[in-house]
Amino acid sequence: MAVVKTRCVILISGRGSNLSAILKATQSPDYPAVIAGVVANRAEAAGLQLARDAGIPVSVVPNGDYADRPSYDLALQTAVDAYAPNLVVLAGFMRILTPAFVAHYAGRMMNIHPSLLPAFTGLRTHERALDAGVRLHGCTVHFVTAELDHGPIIAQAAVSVHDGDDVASLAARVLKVEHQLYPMAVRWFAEGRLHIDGARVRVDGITHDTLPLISPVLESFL
Ligand code: NHR
Ligand code: GAR
Repeated sequence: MAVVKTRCVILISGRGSNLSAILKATQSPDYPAVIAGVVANRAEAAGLQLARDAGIPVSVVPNGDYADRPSYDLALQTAVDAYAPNLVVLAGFMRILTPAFVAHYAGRMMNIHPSLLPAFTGLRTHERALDAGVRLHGCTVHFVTAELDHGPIIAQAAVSVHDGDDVASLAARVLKVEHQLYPMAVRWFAEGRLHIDGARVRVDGITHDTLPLISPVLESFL
């Protein structure tokens, strides 16, 4: 029987390593989602080439071409909707989105943020985590709401902060778990297992196979 897969549109601004991790997951025949298109706000975004190389259609909507955020977001929405997505995935997308854009994709847009929210919302998270002296850091996948980095949390992965860490070494350790966490969260969405319940997200049938992902004890195996 033909199985209908969830259509994802991935929004990027740069490197695209999270796009790459999701792309790799979609190449497994039992993965329940496909990447229908990739949209960037910068023509130079390196992730665009990764998508093209995989035969995925791409669009560029440069924010510099638009007078204000509402008109930019309308153009972005048109580009995204051309791929008829079930799910919009922000993967290193660096533009704050208007409430109207967010409302259009309510319950079907997620973001990966490089901190253990609600700590370190906004930018330069690794630098701020080091400055704060935290021993645990990590990343969060959340549904996107109008309030920046405050949507219901779907999944988090923690890593430890090492004494000798600088921004680069800490960012690299977090990025490794981002690449595990994001394809897992997209899979859960595609399997229809995520339920938003106020501020919280319930995940149907979570098993102990997935729980170790949130533990720094397992870092040595990553
Ligand atoms: N939009 C809404 N409404 N809600 C969220 O939770 C969003 C969002 C847009 C992007 C990703 C986010 C992150 O994970 C994200 C979450 C960009 C900025 C930012 O300040 C902040 C957070 C995030 C992304 N952007 C500047 C701006 O003025 C531009 C910075 C730049 O271009 O380098 O848009 O951290
Ligand atoms: C990732 O670490 C992601 O969590 C972060 O940017 C990086 C993108 O890397 N996102 C943000 O900071 C959003 N403001 P990638 O392009 O290689 O996926």
